[in-house]
Amino acid sequence: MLNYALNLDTEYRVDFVFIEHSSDGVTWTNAFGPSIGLSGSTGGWLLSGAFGGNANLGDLNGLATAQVRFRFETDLSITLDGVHVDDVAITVPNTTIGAHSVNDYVFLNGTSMATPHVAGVAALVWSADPGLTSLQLKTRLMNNGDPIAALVGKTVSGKRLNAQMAMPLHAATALTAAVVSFSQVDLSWVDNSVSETSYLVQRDSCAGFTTIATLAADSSAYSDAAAPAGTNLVYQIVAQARDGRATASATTNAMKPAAPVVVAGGGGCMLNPQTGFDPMLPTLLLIAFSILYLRRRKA
Ligand SMILES: [Ca+2]
Repeated sequence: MLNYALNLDTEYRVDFVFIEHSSDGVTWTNAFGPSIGLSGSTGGWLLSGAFGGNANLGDLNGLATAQVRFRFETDLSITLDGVHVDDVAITVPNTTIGAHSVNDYVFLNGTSMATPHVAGVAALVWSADPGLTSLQLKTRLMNNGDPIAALVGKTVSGKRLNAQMAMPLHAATALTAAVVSFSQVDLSWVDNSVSETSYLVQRDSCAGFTTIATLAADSSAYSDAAAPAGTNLVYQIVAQARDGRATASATTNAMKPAAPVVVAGGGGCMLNPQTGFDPMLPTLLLIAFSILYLRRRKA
């Protein structure tokens, strides 16, 4: 689409401005149709899309390069103010919704514009969480928005609507605890929510669950390097939402083995017949001789 503004003052139906486009700069095509040009006066006004509106450049869709020109044609018989061109812009409609152009959309504000957005998110959340009452749904939307300082005192919540944070909170599933060593247990799980703000890793080592780590949204693994050894360990993962909702996964168990005993300074001794002098041998010989001597005295 070619947008432009014209201040036109030409001899009516004799001197014309033609708006033309070309893919090669050689062959030009009239944007309004064969021989259709702009002629006459705008009364001294610079008008956007004067006479016939903005020019459709749909013929240029998909081309890597293209050219657009304003061509003035006159018979040189009468001299007037001529043509002033301003605000020239080429805009590309969103081709994914091909039937529409950028000119089909405008910016508006106010509660009448906010209402359809809120209604749309309400429908989205309700479709995902159909058990909510209308009041619960309203509370869900109100409590999960983004706090915006500029909205404080202007809206009831002081927040901006946030569809993602209002969606249902699903518990993590498939929690596993793999004992990697006497000093580490590796946890992994499946992240099922879009609305969690954090995950709590909780461990019960015979004294109730305590939180051992707080992880970012979308986390799905954690290594526990501080669990007591030789104790039955129970783990669970708790998803937390912005408005205080929380839901825990199923639990899983692990038994971390005790650490190997390391004794300092050796300890104990042993006889090794393959090495040097053994102090036990003369002792045994002395005992043997003593027994023989005693036996001879008795005899
Ligand atoms: Ca997630």
